Amino acid sequence: MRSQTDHTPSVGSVTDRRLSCLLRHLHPSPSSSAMESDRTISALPTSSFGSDSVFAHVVQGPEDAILGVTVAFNKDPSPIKLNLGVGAYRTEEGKPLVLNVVRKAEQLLVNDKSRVKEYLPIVGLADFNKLSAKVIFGADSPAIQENRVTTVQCLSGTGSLRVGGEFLARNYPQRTIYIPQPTWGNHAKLFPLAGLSVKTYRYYDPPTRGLNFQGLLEDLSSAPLGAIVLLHACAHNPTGVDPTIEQWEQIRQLMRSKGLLPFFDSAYQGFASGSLDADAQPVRMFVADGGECLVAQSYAKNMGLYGERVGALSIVCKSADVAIRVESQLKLVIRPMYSNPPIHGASIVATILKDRNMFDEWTVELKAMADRIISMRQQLFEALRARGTPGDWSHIIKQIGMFTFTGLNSEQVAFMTREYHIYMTSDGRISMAGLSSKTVPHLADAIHAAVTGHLIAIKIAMSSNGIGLKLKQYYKLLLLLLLMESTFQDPSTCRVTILRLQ
Ligand code: PLA
Repeated sequence: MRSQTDHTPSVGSVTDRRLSCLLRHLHPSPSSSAMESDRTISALPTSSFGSDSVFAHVVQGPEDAILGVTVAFNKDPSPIKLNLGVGAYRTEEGKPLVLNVVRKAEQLLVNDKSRVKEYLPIVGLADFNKLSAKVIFGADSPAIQENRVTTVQCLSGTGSLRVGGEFLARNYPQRTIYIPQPTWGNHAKLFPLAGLSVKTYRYYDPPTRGLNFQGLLEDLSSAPLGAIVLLHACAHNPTGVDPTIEQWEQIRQLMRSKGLLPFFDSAYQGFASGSLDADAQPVRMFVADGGECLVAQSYAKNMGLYGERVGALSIVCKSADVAIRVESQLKLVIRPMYSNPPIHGASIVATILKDRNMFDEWTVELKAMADRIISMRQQLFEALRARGTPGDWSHIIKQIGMFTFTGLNSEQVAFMTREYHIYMTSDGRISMAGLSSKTVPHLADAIHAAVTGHLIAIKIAMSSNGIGLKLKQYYKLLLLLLLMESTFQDPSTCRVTILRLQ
């Protein structure tokens, strides 16, 4: 029997059971409740009481080869640090640039009170798509006039490549894509995730720092019928080496004769020559022959809209009805991926492309950016010549676009970062767009030291050969060389040094 003062509820009703549970938590009995709650925790591994994370096995991933350079740069407190890693345009003052015409377009958008923030259609902003196709294929392109082009707004160049890759994996019988060797590092990562298998074709010739045209033709000739081929529309990244128009024509003929499907990556239209039309010429040659192709466009660089993530994927088809069906399949790729694209960046682009004056203003600002990059090439080349830096540096002025593929090796790059706080990708690529007249001498000093430092170490080691060194001198020299080696950290120099001294 329970007494009147016993407030422990009976276990009959639901309310009673809840109260009894609450009381057990407030006055836990060592025998039962502790064990019970342990069991509850182990049955709920994501609970905050558990000791081990369910992600405890997750290993630390490596930083991205390009964007990781910015991460390292941001951590460096040095006032002289210089980021030449990511391809991002900087002014002569070393500042990021928002184009005047972009500011104007944004102001117009803000002032337009009729604008709302509704979802865009799956394929994006219609005006943006129509006008983007004109930018890359030309305003009077027959393919556009015949409605054979379908264009969908995507998340900048990367998103356009990814959507195009996944569309091909689902709808095209050949699932191998050939990418140039070398190429932008993300190509080899994104296409397999889209469902394509990646192979490479020869592109760059290190001894001449130019195009390995013969190797390119051989590799494309032996590609299987119908294979997809990734082509940089202009300003090849990272090499800065483009085929000539005559070479493009040969590539076109070869690819068409073998039924290879061109997939152009156009991330730098206008940045190579300063002219939108000249930089689009290779793409337009492939469209003019009536054949099919894909083009991924980015407005990150040429309109400075990096973080707005504005780009477009166009697929040129043989007929208008195929283009309609292709678009329906692109929607099936996009909808489960990100549903529909963001509205702001595409509205900026459409506002500029729609208005003749704003369009012209854009081309003037674009040309100024391209010209500044070209002048940086000249200044760096002259600065190295003035220092008498060993080697032929003419590739700096011959290469085109945002990057110079310097030929510096990863040890030299590490040395320049450590000693001069200059950040660049380990393959020796430097973003010319990140350079200014003020920083050219610093970069030239760093390159000179990186190149000549190794030579000095080797020269000392070689000259010590055959000289009858006293033991004390020998140890002094050894110490000096070891110091130099720890500065330059070049294993090949290290081997030469020790061999000669022994
Ligand atoms: N394609 C190529 C050839 C590129 O170089 C880049 C960007 C892209 C596509 C993607 O650009 P987007 O998605 O921003 O439009 N390459 C940069 C940046 C500029 C990066 O690696 O993301 C580079 O430094 O190489």
